[in-house]
Amino acid sequence: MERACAGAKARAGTSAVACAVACSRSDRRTGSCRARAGRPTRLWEVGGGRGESSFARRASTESPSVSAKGGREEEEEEDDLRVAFVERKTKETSVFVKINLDGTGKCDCASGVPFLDHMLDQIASHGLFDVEVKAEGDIWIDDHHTTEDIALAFGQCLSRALGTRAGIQRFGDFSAPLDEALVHVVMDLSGRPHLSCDLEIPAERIGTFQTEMVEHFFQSLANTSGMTLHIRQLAGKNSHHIVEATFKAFARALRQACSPDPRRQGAVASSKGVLTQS
Ligand SMILES: [Mn+2]
Repeated sequence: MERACAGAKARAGTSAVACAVACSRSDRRTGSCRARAGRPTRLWEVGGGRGESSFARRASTESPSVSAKGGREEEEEEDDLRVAFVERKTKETSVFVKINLDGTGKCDCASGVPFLDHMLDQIASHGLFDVEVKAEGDIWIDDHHTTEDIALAFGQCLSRALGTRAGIQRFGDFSAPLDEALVHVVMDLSGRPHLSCDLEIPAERIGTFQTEMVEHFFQSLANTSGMTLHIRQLAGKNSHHIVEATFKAFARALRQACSPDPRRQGAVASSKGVLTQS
């Protein structure tokens, strides 16, 4: 059984392994595997290779009118899922991230940084992604390396789960309130890493979490995912509220950007024809 994982080095001195899986029943022999949202994934049983996402084809059959009737490719569609995982090890951290873009909002996160777990839960539950994060980092120093490396792995994982990015909405825009806080997030899954972040977080720390790491988290994620990301705080006084509103808005914007655009019929949403980084 083929197990073709693409190595990647997000940072000098780093070894990272990332796999995305995208297949239909017809190409399961290649070792890639998908399972439909809500069904148990067989990712680990069969491994996977860097998938040319079958989402393009799936997107073309996913318009409500077709899927409601049980489309002609229903059998193959059953096995389609945008899932990827990344393992990343350095002398500072050991990180595992797995994302199912078509999940149900399940979060299984143990980063060693409690507030970050709370924020990853926001991404999962409001993005309706299944997110698994396991990390062992040098948190006896501080939360910096662990937070950064999770973000780098998350971004890489996201990019792999998206495959060619064909058939998706590409853009996402959401403003989330949390009591007095209001944060606006706009993104473009363009393949072009960029972050503009305008947050004024009064507290230096929330729990053990250094609030300056919010921007660093999103910068790292934008770099490895190939995402243009703008974050604007429109209101807010309470640090916890501001950061949580940011992650909620990010989650909803990402959910929107990753979601299928049936009118694209599986085409890449770019006049250039390409949205990936390489
Ligand atoms: Mn850093």
